[in-house]
Amino acid sequence: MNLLQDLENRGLLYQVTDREALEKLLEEEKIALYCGFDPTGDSLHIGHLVTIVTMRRFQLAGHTPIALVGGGTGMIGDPSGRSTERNLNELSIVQEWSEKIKRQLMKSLDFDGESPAKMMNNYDWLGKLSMIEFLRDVGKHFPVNYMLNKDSVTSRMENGISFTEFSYMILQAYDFLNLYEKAGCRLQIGGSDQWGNITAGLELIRRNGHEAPAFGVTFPLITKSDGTKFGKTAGEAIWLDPEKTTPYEFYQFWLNTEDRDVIRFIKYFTFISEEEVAALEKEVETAPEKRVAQRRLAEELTIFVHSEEALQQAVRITEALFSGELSELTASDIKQGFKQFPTYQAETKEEIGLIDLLVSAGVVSSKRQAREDIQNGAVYVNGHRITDVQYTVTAADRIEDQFTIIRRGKKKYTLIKY
Ligand code: 629
Repeated sequence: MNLLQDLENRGLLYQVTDREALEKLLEEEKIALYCGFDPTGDSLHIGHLVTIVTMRRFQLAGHTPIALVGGGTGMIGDPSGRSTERNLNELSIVQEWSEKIKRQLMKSLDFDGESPAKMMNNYDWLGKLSMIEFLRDVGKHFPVNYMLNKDSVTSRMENGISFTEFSYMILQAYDFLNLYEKAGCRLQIGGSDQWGNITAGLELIRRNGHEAPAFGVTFPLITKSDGTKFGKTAGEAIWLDPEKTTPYEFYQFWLNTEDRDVIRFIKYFTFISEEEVAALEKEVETAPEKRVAQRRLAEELTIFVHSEEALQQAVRITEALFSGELSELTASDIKQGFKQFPTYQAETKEEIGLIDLLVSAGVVSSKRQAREDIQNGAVYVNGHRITDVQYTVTAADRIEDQFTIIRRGKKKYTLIKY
């Protein structure tokens, strides 16, 4: 299947420069293509996933992806898609974030094998570029009027834009020219917000007299049917760093995809075959309550971003929380799975009566309530129902000497930490 056709079928083709010629090029040659990631934080998030997955699709088709970390551009700040000026970060911070982002990108592409991916950092050339050189050799190709007409600039005329951010597009354009000349890079891909920067690069390549054309492809902004912003839960971004969003939370995020979005997301983010996607689509129509498609999406992505082991752990935690059967959980499972539940830090490891513990951990509001709940069979310690009001919580109730899980009623968990 033709790659661009495939992207179009997935609903991922937003804009292309000269589609026909690019289709021909991709059929006749194995090319190098790139996408840039600015270190504006210490981790990538799922807003970056489409680009990463698409780079992988190109790689699987035999092309060479170049993942570019914007150690240089990250010092400046892309105004694209932003209504206000960014804060500048220290070089040491940007470098620390660059390293982290590089490590995340390394996990999703294949850096050995058939058409190994390449990793670059534009600080390596932008950091050395002198002001005189920049203004003479690069800036001269950009009429101010051309720059003023870019969306990233017009949309900022009200709020204002510094010369620093105004110049950003030239840096990204220079990257494209540099990669074109030094690495034979013929294509830049990115989200729709990157169109202006990508076409600025094409302009610069043309103005430098290069015959073989370069191309740009952008993806649409990913939307959800309910109109809320994709990629966040309760205002929090879904990060690719497992320390920031645990694989369990990541898995849950995808598992909670709405029925009307799930097939679209499977097409955007996974490598599942067309036949299987069709079968999953049927499942959503005929047996939505089984959430087969959601599970499949969550599995694929948890493996792609994290690992097979991380997926197993996420599934184990999910099943334990669903069934209430907690005996198989490890301390590491508990750390991941109970992040969203109330936690009570116990002051000592001394034995304590269950009633007292329920009160001090805030599970119940009074001893009387605690007694009633226990007698009614509503209280569980590590998944086991306790009906004895005299029950004492001891070392034997501590999982790996670190946690005790209290459950009251069906789903109300409280984590006791020692
Ligand atoms: C130097 C820097 C280049 C080429 C690109 C860049 C980064 C680019 C940018 N991209 C976004 C980012 O870094 O800001 N100027 O977070 C982000 N990108 C992935 C997609 C995007 C885009 O990494 O292109 O559209 C998100 O989906 O916002 O030579």
